[in-house]
Amino acid sequence: MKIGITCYPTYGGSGVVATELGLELAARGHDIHFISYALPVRIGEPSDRIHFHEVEVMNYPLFDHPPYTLALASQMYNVAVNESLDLLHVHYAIPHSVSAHLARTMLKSRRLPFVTTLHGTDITLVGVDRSYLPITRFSIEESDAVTAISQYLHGVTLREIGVKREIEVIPNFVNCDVFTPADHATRRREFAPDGEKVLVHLSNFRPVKRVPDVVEIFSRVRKEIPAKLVMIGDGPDRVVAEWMAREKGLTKDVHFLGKQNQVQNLLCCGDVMLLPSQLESFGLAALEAMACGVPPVASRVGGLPEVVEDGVEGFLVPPGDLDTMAKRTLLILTDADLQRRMGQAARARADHQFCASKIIPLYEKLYERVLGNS
Ligand code: GMT
Repeated sequence: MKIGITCYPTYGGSGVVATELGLELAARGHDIHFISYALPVRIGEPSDRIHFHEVEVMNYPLFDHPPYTLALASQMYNVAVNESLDLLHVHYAIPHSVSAHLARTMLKSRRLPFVTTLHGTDITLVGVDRSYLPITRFSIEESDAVTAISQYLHGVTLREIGVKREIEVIPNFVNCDVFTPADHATRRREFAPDGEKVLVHLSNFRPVKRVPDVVEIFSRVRKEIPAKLVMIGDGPDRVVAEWMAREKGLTKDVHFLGKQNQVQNLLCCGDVMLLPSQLESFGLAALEAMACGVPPVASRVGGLPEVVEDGVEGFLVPPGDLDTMAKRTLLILTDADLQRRMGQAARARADHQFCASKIIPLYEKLYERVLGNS
C-alpha cells in the first residue's frame, strides 16, 4: 500500500507512534510518505520506502496566524496525486483530520480515505475545549476509520466529544527487538559511577507530566539511599526541574540529557522509571521502559492501568501522592528480588500484549477494510 502519514514531528508520544508505525509498515513492504512541517524525530536512516514531504506555510502580512491546516491539506492533496496514495493516516485529530477531510474532498477523481488515530490530549485537552469541540467531533465523524490508543480514550471520546460512531482500540506498541533488557554497564557507570540506583524519566516536560514531582520523588528517595536521576527529554518544565534540582543541592545527582533518539539505551540503565503524570491516555514511555525490563512507578490515571498492573509490573499511585510514590520506588530499589520479578513481569507484559509484531497487523487489516479489500 502507499500510505500518507501525518503527525506532529516534534518530541511527543503521538509523533513517536506515527513514526514507528511508518518504519514498521515500510519494513513490511509498504511505501510510506510522511507529510508534515518537519522530519519526524525518530526517522533515523533514510530508506527506499520512506519519503518525506515538507509542508511549507507561506506567510503574508494579513495572516496573524499562518493557515497551516490549509497548507497541509494542499500538500496532502499534492502527494496523493503525485504518489498515487491509497490512503491517509493522520495522528492527533486537530488539525490533521480536518486537513485530511479537505484533501479527500479536493480529490474528486477517486476515493482517498483517511484514518484518524486519537492519542490523548487531542481529545482530553484540545478536543473538549469549546472552541475546538465541534470541529473535533466533525472531523472524527467524517474519518473513514478512527482508532484510539486505549479503552480509556475510547470512552472519553464517546462521552465528552459526543461522537456516535465506531472507534477501534489499537494500543500503542513497542519494537520488542529494539527495546529489550540489556546490560549497558558502561553507560550506566557514566550516570552512577559508584553503583548507585538509577531512576529514569522520559517525557516532553509539559505540565501534564508533572515533571517537578519527578525531582521531588527523587529527592525523597535520595535521602534514604545513594541514587541518581536520569531525565530524558525537553520541554517547558525543564527549567523548573533544573531549578528544583539546584535548590535541593542535587545538581550532581540529576542528569538532564535533553532530547535523545536512542532512548532504549538510556531506559535500560534504569532500575525504576518514574511517570507521575496528571493524565496519560496510554503512557508510551512506561511501555518502552517495561520492554527494557524496567518497572514503572506511575500515576493511576487514564489508560495506564491498561498497561501496568499495580504490584505486578510496577506500581500505580494516585497523581500527586508523592509520599506513596517515593515509598513504592524505595520498595523496588531496596528489594533486589522484587525489582527482578517486576522487571521480568514488565518485559513479559510488553512481549505478550504490545509488541509491534502483534499491533502492526491490526493497522494493516484496518487499512484493507477502509479500502474495501476485505
Ligand atoms: O503526552 C505526550 O507525550 C504527548 C502526547 C502526544 O499526543 O504526542 O501523548 C499522547 O499520546 C501518546 C502516544 O499515543 C500516549 O502514549 C500518551 O499517553 C498521550 N499523552 C497523554 O494522554 C497526556
